[in-house]
This record gives sequence, structure tokens and C-alpha cells, in this order.
Amino acid sequence: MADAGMLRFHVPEPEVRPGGTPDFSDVTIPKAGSVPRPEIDVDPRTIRDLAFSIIRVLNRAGEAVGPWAGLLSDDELLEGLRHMMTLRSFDARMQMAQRQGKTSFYMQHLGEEAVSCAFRKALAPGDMNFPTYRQAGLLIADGYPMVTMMNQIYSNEADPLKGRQLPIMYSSKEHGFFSISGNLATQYIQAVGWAMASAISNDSKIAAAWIGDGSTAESDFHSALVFASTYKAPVVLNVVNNQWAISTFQGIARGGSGTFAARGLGFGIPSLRVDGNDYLAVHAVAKWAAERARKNLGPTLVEYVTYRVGAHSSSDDPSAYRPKAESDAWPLGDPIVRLKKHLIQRGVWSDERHTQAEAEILETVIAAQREAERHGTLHAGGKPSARDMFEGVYAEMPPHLRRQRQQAGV
Ligand SMILES: Cc1ncc(C[n+]2csc(CCOP(=O)(O)OP(=O)(O)O)c2C)c(N)n1
Ligand SMILES: [Mg+2]
Repeated sequence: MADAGMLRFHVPEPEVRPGGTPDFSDVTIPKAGSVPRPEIDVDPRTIRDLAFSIIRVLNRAGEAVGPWAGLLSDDELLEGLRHMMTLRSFDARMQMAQRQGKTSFYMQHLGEEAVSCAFRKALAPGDMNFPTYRQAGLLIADGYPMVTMMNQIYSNEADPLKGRQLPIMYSSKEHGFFSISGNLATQYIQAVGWAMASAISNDSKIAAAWIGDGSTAESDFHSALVFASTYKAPVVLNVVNNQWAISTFQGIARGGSGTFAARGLGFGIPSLRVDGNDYLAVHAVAKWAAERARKNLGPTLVEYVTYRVGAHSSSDDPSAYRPKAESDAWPLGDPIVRLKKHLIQRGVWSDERHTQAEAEILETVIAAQREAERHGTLHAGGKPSARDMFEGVYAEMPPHLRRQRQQAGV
């Protein structure tokens, strides 16, 4: 309705609010196996549709179907399942540790485990991720010790970052995991810059940038796309659309573009949407994008369509802004349940083995936790030295810091 002379301010609203019935009828889900798999050197102008569809491999019956299927062996898939189960178990224990006051803060991955676990397996040694706080699966799937992650979460005497980072903001050069910055979207410009440097020095390593749906509203995201597209930087540009940015629904940052993947089209960047709760689809698309980067074909933007089942962080209460049962209504299911079903369907897994694996994994996580707690927790046991806070920034400590250190007597 067009009223002459009266302007209206438009603010997008989510379909439902607390108390309402969850409604995902606006999420169009193509059949598994129905989206084509183009050659990696395809002309981006011919695959614009992929920014508006969803690449899926696992169908409702748990079968792997279509052109994106068939890349992973039984053993690789079993390993993938174990990684996702480990991350879920790790999350549950650390969330509990936060409630027990052993750390100040925690952020879970519940429902999004496939994204980071499967993506890690598409990279090669030496490649570098520029992650946010919800991609710990990159470390778990690369064999980074859980004890070290816990030491960081507890800021204890064995914390490799010596208590100088917020809990869960890990860093490991060896595992291709760039130090997390709490300032969101900085990951994008850093990843593109790192990728450009890799190309300038004729290296073979590629970068992966990570961002959430909400953070794509930051200008760093857009600046990064300009540089990535102009210089064909060897980078995979990941957008994890988990439907929420704390209490803000994804429609705010998405604006009128239809999908987050569509943001890449204006830059001429091949842009794909993938079912983020489908381990096989995530891996296949990540592999496709990584191969393009490595073959000098430039950046690819990938939107993972998923759902944040847990709270944003240990400081958040989602019942204030979305219906309680919304996660149950999410039409793409649970990534662990779906891979489990596929493996049973393949004849290499069973309910009994799954239950047994769950118990074994929990035992491993608890053993790691015990070991980490021997080095201290937030309010008990060993702590990093106050001296550490003066170190690690300057090669040569400037006089004013030396003076402060002397005043502190450390
Ligand atoms: C530049 C910047 N602005 C705001 C914040 C505060 N903040 C922390 S998390 C968050 C929501 C991010 O949502 P999204 O990008 O969708 O990621 P998700 O938490 O869903 O994984 C905000 C606004 C921040 N950390 N950095
Ligand atoms: Mg989000």
C-alpha cells in the first residue's frame, strides 16, 4: 500500500517471538542431491543460482545422493562422527564448568558441529583459518589436545595464552588456527590479507575466513570482498548463518539480498549455499572451494545454513527472544543424528556402538578435564604469572612498560 506523503520506517521482524509457534516455512529446502556440482573453473556468472539454493547430500533416509556425494570413505566418516561427538561432549562439560564457576565464560557449538569439523578436513597442512569463537571443531578435528583448550578456558598456569585472552579464544599456528579476535569481522580482512601475502610470495597455502550472519553487517566483511575479488586471493570466505546474532534474527543483517551467499555475486565471487548440518555436503563444498583457491581461481563464498541450538554464550538466555521449541522445528535436523543414521545405513555403525562411543568420549573429556584442573581453574590453583602480561607484544620492552613491571614487583 503506497500512502502519498507519509514515509514509513522499515524494520524486519522475525516470523515468531517467544510464546509463538516456530515457523520455518520461509526456508526453502531443495531435495538432497538436486543441486549440480560445477567444474571448479566454472564461469561464476553461470552459477548464480547456487547462491539461492542449498547443496545437500544426505537425504531423509540417511542416504548420500547426488553429484556432491562420494568423496569420503567409511573410516573418514566415522572419524568425522567422532569429532562432532567429541565437540558436543566437550561443550557440555565446559558449559557445566562455567556454571560451577571454574571459568568466567563459555560458548557452545550445539547444532553447528558439522561446519567446523567437516571444513577442517578439506584443508591441507599449513593452510590458515581466521576463526571466530564458534569453530572449535577446527581444532578438535585437527587433533589439538583438549587439555590445552581447557587450560586456556580456565586461564590456569598451563594456559598457552597466559590468561591474556577471553576463555575459548584459542590460538595455534601449528594447527592453522589464527588467534581469535573478539572484534568480529576482523577475521575477514586478515584472512584476505594473509591469502594475498601467500600468493605474493608464491607459496601454496590458502586461507579460510570465518564470520557469522550478524557480523556480515560490519564493513570489514565488504572491504574484504573487494580485495578478495580484485586480487583473486586464495581464500575461502565462510559465512555461518545460524539464524541468530545473539537476540537479533538473521533478517536484519541479510537485509534485502535474499541470502548471505548472494552478497558475493556483486563482487563476481562464486557463491554457494550449503546445508550446514550435513557433514558430507559441508566437506564436499569446502573441498571444492579450497581447490579453486589452490589452483589460482580465486575466492569462493560459502554460506552454511544451520541453526544455533544453544544460547549465544553462557551470558545469554534465548527464551527472551525466540520460542523455546524453535530448535526442534529446524528443518535441517541435527548434524550428529544425520551422520549417525547415514553410517548405520552404510552398515558400518549401530545404535549400540553409538551409545558406547558416547560413553567413551565422555570419559576422555572428563580425563582431560581432570588433567587441566590439576593446573588450576579461574579461582583455584595455579595461575599465569603477572609478569606474563608484560611480555609477548614487543620484541624489546619499551621503558614505560619496564617501569610498570618494576612497580608491580614481578
Ligand atoms: C565488531 C563487533 N561488534 C559487536 C560485537 C558484540 N557481539 C559479540 S557476538 C555478537 C553476535 C554475532 O552474531 P553472528 O555474527 O551471527 O555470530 P554467531 O554468534 O551467531 O555465531 C555481537 C553483536 C563484537 N564482538 N564485535
Ligand atoms: Mg549467527
